[in-house]
Amino acid sequence: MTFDIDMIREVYNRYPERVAAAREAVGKPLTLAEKILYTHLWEGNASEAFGRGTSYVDFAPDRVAMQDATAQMALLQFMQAGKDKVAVPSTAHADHLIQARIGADKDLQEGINKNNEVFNFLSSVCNKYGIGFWKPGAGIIHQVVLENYAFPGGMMIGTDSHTVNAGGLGMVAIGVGGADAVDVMAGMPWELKFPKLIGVKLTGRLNGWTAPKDVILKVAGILTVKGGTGAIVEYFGEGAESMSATGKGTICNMGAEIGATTSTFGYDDSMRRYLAATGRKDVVDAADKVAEHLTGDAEVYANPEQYFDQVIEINLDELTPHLNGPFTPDLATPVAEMKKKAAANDWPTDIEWALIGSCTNSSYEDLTRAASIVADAVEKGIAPKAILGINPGSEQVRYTAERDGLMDTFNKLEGTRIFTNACGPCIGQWAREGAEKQEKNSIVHSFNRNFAKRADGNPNTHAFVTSPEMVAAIAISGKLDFNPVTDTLTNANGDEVMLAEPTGHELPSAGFAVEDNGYQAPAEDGSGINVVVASDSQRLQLLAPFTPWDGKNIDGAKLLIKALGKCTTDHISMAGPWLRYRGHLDNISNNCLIGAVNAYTEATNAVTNQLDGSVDEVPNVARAYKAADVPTIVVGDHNYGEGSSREHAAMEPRHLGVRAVIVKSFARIHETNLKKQGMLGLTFDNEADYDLILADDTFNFTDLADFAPGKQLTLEVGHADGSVDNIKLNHTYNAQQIHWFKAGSALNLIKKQNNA
Ligand code: MIC
Ligand code: SF4
Repeated sequence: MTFDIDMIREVYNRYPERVAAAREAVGKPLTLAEKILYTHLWEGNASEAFGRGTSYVDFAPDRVAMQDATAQMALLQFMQAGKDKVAVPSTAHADHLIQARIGADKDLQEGINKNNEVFNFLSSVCNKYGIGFWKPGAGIIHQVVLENYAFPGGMMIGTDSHTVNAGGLGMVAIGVGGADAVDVMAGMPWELKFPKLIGVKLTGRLNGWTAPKDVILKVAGILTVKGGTGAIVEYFGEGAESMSATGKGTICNMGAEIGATTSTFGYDDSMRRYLAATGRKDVVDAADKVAEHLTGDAEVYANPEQYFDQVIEINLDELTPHLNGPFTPDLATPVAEMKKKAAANDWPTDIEWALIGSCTNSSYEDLTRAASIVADAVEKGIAPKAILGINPGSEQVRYTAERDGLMDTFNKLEGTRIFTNACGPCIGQWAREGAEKQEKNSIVHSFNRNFAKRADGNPNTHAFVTSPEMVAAIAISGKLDFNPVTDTLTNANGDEVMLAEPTGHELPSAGFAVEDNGYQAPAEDGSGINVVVASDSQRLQLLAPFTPWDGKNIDGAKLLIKALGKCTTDHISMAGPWLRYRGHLDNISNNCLIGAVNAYTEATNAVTNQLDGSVDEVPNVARAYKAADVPTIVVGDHNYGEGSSREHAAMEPRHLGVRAVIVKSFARIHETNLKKQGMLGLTFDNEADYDLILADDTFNFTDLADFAPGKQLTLEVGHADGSVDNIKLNHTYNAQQIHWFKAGSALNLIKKQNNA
């Protein structure tokens, strides 16, 4: 039975009337993104057209998803909101905390032993508040959502940036911080700046070695890591329809890597097939009744330039396989050019590890296509040069793949390791032998992110992102610059052979199967359930409210760190071993900004404490300022806070006494997270002012009392030589968000309203 089918039917029942109202308000044909947004307005039927990239709009998402590493903080906040039950269907998924080391069974057991306290906490909070809980081993949040919850034309939010994966089934699914999830679970509107719209027209058909992954690797190369900021990317055209739903999911998934709010595809037969195969024929029947509303209008797709803010066209017939990296997901290189580029940049070309998995690429189809390469190599007598590691996306995928012999095929390749159905190496949960030696090396994987240190903690690991079939081919060849289209390999008999093109199955011909999917349904009545957090726990800590604004200007602030260049949420609040403390704000604050590069020295985790001139780790210096009651600010470059939705990247500095984060530009989720936690997230009016900021400056805000929407703030920058610069700072706070700042956090405001 489909989860929450009544809710889905209700959404579809509303569709005709709401789309008609939207059509009237907007006054022209509608894109799919607009249809979904306008049918999910908090106010009901649309009464006005919203300004793309300008209007703040209240939405009513249909559901919420959380994963273990962010759910802890989200639910610790929800527990304070004073509600008995979540207002919309919500789920939590235990997937981030399990380390890949030996192989699935042992790793899973070890993961459960090590994280018992946290899993028990999540299980009991979910049980109490009516939230579905997917136990460790059940799978990666976004695959489980695609298999069970996503539905065409729906809207959801999730406390993970790759929530956008559900666009593969035609949703508008958006990654948010935990505080946003609390709004929706508490039955309040969820606010988002109405996105801009980017149209991607796909012509032709994928062929040969080219995979859906290459579409997004190509788009990332075109748009870069910030080119999608504030926009929904809508894919359409014959090429879109020719791809599987999970392939579409891959494309939408990595939309997070270009900063896009989300990505989506119109309802089509691939979605019908996938829904039916995953036991949701009832969703197909309901969706078919409103099918015309679950895709963009024909006029839009015929003349996209008139309706989208930007249009990109990609001819799949001509698209070739890509590898993106190292260190950033938008550095796109066609496989055919890798030999030249790797040599020119001195990227190591020997590969020891090749990894398939992550929420991006761990579907049944992905596994079959990779397995076809492995089967071919085994048949041709080619011994693998690298180790292949695989994390299936869900227990359903794993069980079915095992039944269909795919795991046997992988295991025929010497050294292959099948890890747990979990994030694993993708989030640094990988006990890679020898990583501590920090040797320069390359790895390839089918994940989405490849920031420095992400997978194995080694800053010298050059990680390249590619399709599962290319990962398999590179594992076999052991070479980053192997081009399966032109290059031969030597087999055991000394013959030069070529790998055959990948083939696969979109869906299992015998249907999906699973014995225990790992789902725990919540109690009907959770009122008697007690959630316990031990006061001496190292993993969990009940939250104390942040202090409200005292109504005064911030005076005499010091610079905690001026970050140079790329500063992602991995730099601000590293994952890997630190995932351990995701439910304990004080403990996790010890990783605050330890990966950010100090602009004055180019060192990481070493800044000067202006109170005594000593140089120390960032969190220690922050704690010293806090103890001395000296407020601090953080300064950053472009796209600050790129990457994850983790609100820890906002809560930690807040907890350590940082009052303002001033940067050239922000990534969307991080900017909202700062606002929600009562921080000032500001941008330089004149980017060059970044250069004015010196390590020993003193900062005074002079007009905070006038903090108002659309009005600049002034920062007085006092230099040690006595000179002063007054600089202008921009912000995007609306009236409501300014209330969050004044209340100390959005949660403080919710609590106040609930107690009123
Ligand atoms: C990631 O891929 O970086 C994560 C871990 O899934 C994050 C969430 C987190 O930090 O917990 C994300 O993408 O939002
Ligand atoms: Fe997990 Fe990696 Fe996906 Fe994040 S990107 S949800 S860590 S698999």
